[in-house]
Amino acid sequence: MSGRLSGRTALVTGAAQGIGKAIADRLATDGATVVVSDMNADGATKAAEAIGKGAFAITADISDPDAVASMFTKIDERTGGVDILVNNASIVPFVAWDDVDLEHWRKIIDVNLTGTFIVTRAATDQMRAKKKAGRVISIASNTFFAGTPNMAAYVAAKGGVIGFTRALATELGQYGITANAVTPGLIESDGVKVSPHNNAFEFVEMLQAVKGKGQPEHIADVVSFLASDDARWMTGQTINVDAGMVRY
Ligand code: NAD
Ligand code: 4PL
Repeated sequence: MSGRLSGRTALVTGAAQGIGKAIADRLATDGATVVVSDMNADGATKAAEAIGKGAFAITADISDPDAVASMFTKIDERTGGVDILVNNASIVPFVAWDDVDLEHWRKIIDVNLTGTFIVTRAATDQMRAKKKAGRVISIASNTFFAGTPNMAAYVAAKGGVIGFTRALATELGQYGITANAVTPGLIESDGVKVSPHNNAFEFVEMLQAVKGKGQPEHIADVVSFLASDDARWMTGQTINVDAGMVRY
């Protein structure tokens, strides 16, 4: 345990399971007080209990501005404010192009892109009010580079997250807040395991330079670095973490 995040409060959205849970666990091991946030109340509570080390759960849907506002009031009361935000919550759909209709498109953009904006707006306002040297780390996806099939709205939303990260870095640098994105490749998360994406591992592995099945911890380790002081001179960047499946 390095303790490199001790004294800091980290909020991880979508942390009831999968990559978010692994990130929450890693940041707690690094010494941060972790807020395990998810729309799945029961899952968030169980994940926070499993992580321990002072981690606690707050239920919030990232696309609901009122729920997000009340989450930051609770974080302020319990910790004195957030230092590190990890935008991880997303819907990970598998929808054939012929079934991508306006309703699906709006839902994915609303949660994956607009939800990221809603949480980031509130988090960075709190960081500035408390004069925190804040960190925003957003989980995008290497599907933005690969144009992966059956995910058109998702790929567009992730491109939006990368663009937003670049603009945010410019807007917030003057306050000592950095913003970076991580683009995982296919990861064997709880959600992926029970979806059609689970059938893509063989194909994806063929494209990887380093062989094996991507695990949530592979992403958590890089997020820990971005949250740490070692990454203080990086902002507006996107780090691709996919065993070399795509190069850009
Ligand atoms: P997952 O489906 O296993 O978990 C996602 C969590 O987010 C769930 O607990 C869910 O309840 C929560 N969530 C969904 N919508 C929410 C909302 N509106 N408000 C609050 N919480 C919400 O997903 P995962 O595979 O662990 O993915 C996590 C992140 O990593 C996502 O941003 C995803 O796009 C990204 N990603 C995943 C992969 C992969 O292959 N698994 C690859 C690249 C990027
Ligand atoms: C390569 O982000 O990056 C499937 C499902 N395959 O969600 C992803 C790859 C998926 C990905 C993703």
